[in-house]
Parts: sequence; structure tokens; C-alpha cells
Amino acid sequence: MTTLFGKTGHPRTNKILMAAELSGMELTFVEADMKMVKSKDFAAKNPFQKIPVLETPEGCLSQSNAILRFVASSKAELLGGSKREQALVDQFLDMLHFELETPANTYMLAVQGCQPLNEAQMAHVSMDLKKVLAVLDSHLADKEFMVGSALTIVDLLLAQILLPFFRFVLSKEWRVSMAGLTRHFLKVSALPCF
Ligand SMILES: N[C@@H](CCC(=O)N[C@@H](CS)C(=O)NCC(=O)O)C(=O)O
Repeated sequence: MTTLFGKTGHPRTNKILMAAELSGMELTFVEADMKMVKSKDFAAKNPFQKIPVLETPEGCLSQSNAILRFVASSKAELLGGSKREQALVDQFLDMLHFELETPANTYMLAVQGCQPLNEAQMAHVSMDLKKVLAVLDSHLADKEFMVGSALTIVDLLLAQILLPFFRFVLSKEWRVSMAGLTRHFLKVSALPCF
């Protein structure tokens, strides 16, 4: 049996559940609260006591993008259709993790009041976000998908990171000005597995 320990609604969990649905991998989902995650038993699954964790008959996997790749691997196209596309998938997984996910999380935690920022910090993180969103928008200007001509795990990751922004933050004017990114988000978020 393969079990995913994660948090309902969190992008790091959602991208894996979507990939499992698309690849046909059967897994059981366990809602993991922090009491469970910080327990001694859970430390045996992931010594860093973080989620998500995938428990498989061969052992546990942590780091959500590693889990994402593993879960998607039953449907090879999700990892890129050629060696070059596979390298591009890796490139964008790292790029989205380092350049987008960090400022996106900082921004959302501030907006939700969980980890408030002062004006200068907020301006700084907004500027970082605008820069990376502009790069992604220009990449998508003439493309349907982030890599090649079919959906990959990069598309799932990008749409999941941006979901709270499209839900709560981005204005109509912004959506019009970032047409590539908006079109991409609407396409991926319309998938039944989203
Ligand atoms: N790079 C890791 C980050 C994992 C992570 O920070 N998970 C959060 C929840 S989404 C967590 O478990 N936080 C608990 C903690 O930091 O103590 C991944 O992509 O899986």
C-alpha cells in the first residue's frame, strides 16, 4: 500500500494528488496534523518531520517534488516527452521552487496575517514576485504548456502555487496584463483533477 501524508488543500499535497490521479497511481491519503508530524513515529518516516511524505512498500520518500516525480512516473509524458523536455521539467521544478515558491509563500503568509511584514519587506517581496511572474508570463505568451506540447508536472506545480493568488490577490487588470499566465492557470485549473 502507498500512503501520502499531507495537508488537504496545500499546494505541496495537491500537486501530488493531481499527479496520482493523472498517472493512475493508487494511494491512500492521510491528513497529517502537526501533532502527528512532530511525533516520534513520524520522525521514522521523515527525520526532518515535515510533510508531505509518501510511504511505499520500499520505504518513505520526502521532498514534495521528488514525490511528485515518483507518483507521475507511471505516466511518462507527465515528466517530459524527450530527454531535453525531461531536463526542462527539472529546470522548471527547481526554478519554481527557488524563484517563485519562496516569495509566494512569504507574501501569502503576510497577507493572511500569519507572518506580517513591514512596508519595506512587503515591497521587496512584491517586487521579487512581479519579476518572476513577468518571466513566466513571457515564457507562456506563445505556449499552452510550460514544457513541450503536453501537460507535465511543471504545469501542475505552477498552477498550484498560483491558486491562492488567483483566488484572493490578483486584480482583473493584472490578469489582463499577464495574459499568458492567466490563460495557463485557467487551462490547468479546469482539469477535473484540479
Ligand atoms: N521542501 C519541502 C518543504 C516541506 C515543508 O516545509 N512542509 C511544511 C508543510 S507544507 C511542514 O511540514 N512544515 C512543518 C515544519 O516546518 O515544522 C517539500 O517540498 O516537501
